Amino acid sequence: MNAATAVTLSRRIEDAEDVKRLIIEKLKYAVGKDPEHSVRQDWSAALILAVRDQLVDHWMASTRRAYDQDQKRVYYLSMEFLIGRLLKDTIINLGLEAPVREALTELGADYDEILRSEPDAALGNGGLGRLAACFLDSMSTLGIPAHGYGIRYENGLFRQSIRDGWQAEEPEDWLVTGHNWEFERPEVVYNIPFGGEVITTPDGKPIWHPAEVMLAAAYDTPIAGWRGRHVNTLRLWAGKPAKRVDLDRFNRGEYLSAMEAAVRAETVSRILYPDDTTEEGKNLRLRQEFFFTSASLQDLLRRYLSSHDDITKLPEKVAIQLNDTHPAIAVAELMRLLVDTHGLSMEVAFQLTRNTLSYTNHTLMPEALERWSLQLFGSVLPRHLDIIRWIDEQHLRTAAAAKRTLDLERVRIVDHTNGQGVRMGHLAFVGSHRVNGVSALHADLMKQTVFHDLDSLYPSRILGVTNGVTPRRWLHSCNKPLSDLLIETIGEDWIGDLEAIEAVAPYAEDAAFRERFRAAKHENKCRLVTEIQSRVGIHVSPDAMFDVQIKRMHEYKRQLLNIMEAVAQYFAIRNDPAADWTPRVKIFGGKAAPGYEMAKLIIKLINDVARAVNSDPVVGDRLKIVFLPNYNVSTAERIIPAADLSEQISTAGMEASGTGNMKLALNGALTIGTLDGANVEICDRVGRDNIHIFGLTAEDVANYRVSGYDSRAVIDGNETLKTVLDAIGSGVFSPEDPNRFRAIVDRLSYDDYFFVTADFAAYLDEQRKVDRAFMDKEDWTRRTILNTARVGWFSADRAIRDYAREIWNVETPSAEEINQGGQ
Ligand code: GP0
Repeated sequence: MNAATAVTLSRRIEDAEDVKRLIIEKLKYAVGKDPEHSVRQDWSAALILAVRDQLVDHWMASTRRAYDQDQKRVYYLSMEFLIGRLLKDTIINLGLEAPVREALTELGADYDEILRSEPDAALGNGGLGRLAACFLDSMSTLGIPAHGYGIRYENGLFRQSIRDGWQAEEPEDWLVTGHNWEFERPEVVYNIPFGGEVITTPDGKPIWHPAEVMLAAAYDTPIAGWRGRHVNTLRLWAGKPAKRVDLDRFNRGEYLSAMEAAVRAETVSRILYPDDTTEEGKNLRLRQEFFFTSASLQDLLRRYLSSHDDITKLPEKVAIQLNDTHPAIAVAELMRLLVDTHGLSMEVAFQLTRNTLSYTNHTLMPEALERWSLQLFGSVLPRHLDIIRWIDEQHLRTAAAAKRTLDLERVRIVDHTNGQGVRMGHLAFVGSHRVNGVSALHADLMKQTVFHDLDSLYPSRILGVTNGVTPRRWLHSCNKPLSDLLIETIGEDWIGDLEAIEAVAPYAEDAAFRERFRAAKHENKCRLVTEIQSRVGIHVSPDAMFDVQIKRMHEYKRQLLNIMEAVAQYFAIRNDPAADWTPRVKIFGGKAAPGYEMAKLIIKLINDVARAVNSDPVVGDRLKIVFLPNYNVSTAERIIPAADLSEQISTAGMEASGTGNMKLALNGALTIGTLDGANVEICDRVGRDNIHIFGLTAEDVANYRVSGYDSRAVIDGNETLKTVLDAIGSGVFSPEDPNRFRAIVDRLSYDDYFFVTADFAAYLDEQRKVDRAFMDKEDWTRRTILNTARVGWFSADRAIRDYAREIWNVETPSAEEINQGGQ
């Protein structure tokens, strides 16, 4: 024991000398390379392994503490974890940046280059996956014993390139260079059954005879929080066959079919579905969902039972959060494990299940609410279908007993009407003790719309927990110029307690401080100018306003509205080049789901308009349009610190929360936005004078949906709008294919579901106000400082405290304790 501890201590980093020694050691004995012949990838691997070592003691101590103190554990089940790169964040969380930098310089390696060579782990699509990653950071920071559970996709989100203005997709193979953070756990494997049938024994006991059984194998990545004291685990599951090769077949010379079962099993963790908010109806998707959910539940039950013998106390020691409906099968799977494996009655199992599970909803869009046909569901998970029917019966009894006029068909989990299917949102709702929306508005709308009936049956089950972002990655690490300035001015408490950033508010009135705040922004903008030049060959001026819209490409997010405004502005500049224009660079970044034709066409439109505008000598620096390809976490870390204006312009009522809106405001960008999602709460906090709100409200939109909306009349009544649409529709930006964008114009003219035309005039008005505001440098800076100062509440730490208190019933330390370094 003592000897072991001594070895451990010698690995601890105190100074650059230690770092050097450890890196060289890793390079030689783990990577197997002589420093003289090491390439960048080797240095990167060695550095990651050396830093990873620093986590291990804290990691083990965290685990030991959870066991010794019998703490309640939180399990965050998510189909997506968009963690991005981990090296810089981890180094910063551990406070090792200075010695690491120094050591690498002395070794002749470039620290920043090494950071950039780490693959960006894109195991998620967008906001939902990134939220899960921010929550991991916060749960570690707050010392909550937690596990993230997900899938170890071989290929994460596709890599986007732009060819001739169109999106092209290539597979992303982040694992090819090896994921040096992870620990493979060959001993942690679970059987995952699929298909077959349920046969009832003579004494009435249902027995599932699956047609096939595969394995789930665990891979662990340690996740450190701020100051690295507490380290949690992200456990990702990979699909493995029960038997690698069928030797009989192999010996008969049937080499390919001998591998068939192996390929089938591995397929389950092969790729991340690139769909964002739309349901992917494939059998494979259902299998993915069950695969990781079942493995996670088996794993957490094993952990619970290793130190408890009364399974009926499960909810006292375990909280399971379902990130959207993707893991909603957990309701039936936990019941199955409790009943079939642990011998509980259905009634008791259901109580325990409900008291353990809770569910986060991320969208109200009907097409995104998962639904499986009974046929498919029954063929993949026959036992679960029986359990769900049982739950549905109980639920119907509750509904019938409630003396309300309810359409019972509508509240059922198993839909017997159109097409017959299992409604996963309903299942998650009925099987959870708490159901949360991700902003105040979103939670309200849940009660008014999709979950209206369920809310009346189970009042006070729905609550709002507004999303948050981690200030470590999204300010301290990605924006060094601003972070340094903040630390110098108000100290560093805000890093572990973002609400402390409010202390900088009075400095908005201090001209010298404003000058420095602007200088920090300028430095970030210069860095982005270089990147834009080198990646897309467009020269932009750092003095122009950087107007940023970065997020998935989706009609409801209305990148179209933004590019239409650019077209209007382009024509206006051409008409009167000598007028006093506020120079702007419009920066877009985002991926479209490969099957989403309209979103892909909008990318092409942005690029076609960009081509015309950027090459027009009359326009010059007054307007530039940039589409940065392959938007991901790492690009976001470079764009966000450089932004002046944040575009949050979704159709009101459709963006559940938004999280980019929080990151941008925190980094001193002003928002132009609709009263949607968390924009509403951002507005409340930064103040109406420090944000640019425009357009229809969610209520207006709802009213139009009932009364009907005539976009033709609006277009006919607005000369600018008409000119813009005529130009786009007649091929002004696509002379080689004049009808290319006809479909866009037709959609807006006859079926403007996202109210682009309705908000066009208000949006343009507000943009001109933004132009004028930007020209007043001092006042603009004053307002951006107030944004940074007043969005501290949107920390993921605050969100996790809310979950801990309102949903999980878990204690968290106070902000003072976090900053004083106690546990
Ligand atoms: C919601 F339904 N979101 C979905 C989905 O499939 N993927 C996804 O990323 C997003 C919302 O659109 C959001 O408004 C929200 O904040 C985020 O989930 C996390 O709650 C985008 O930021």
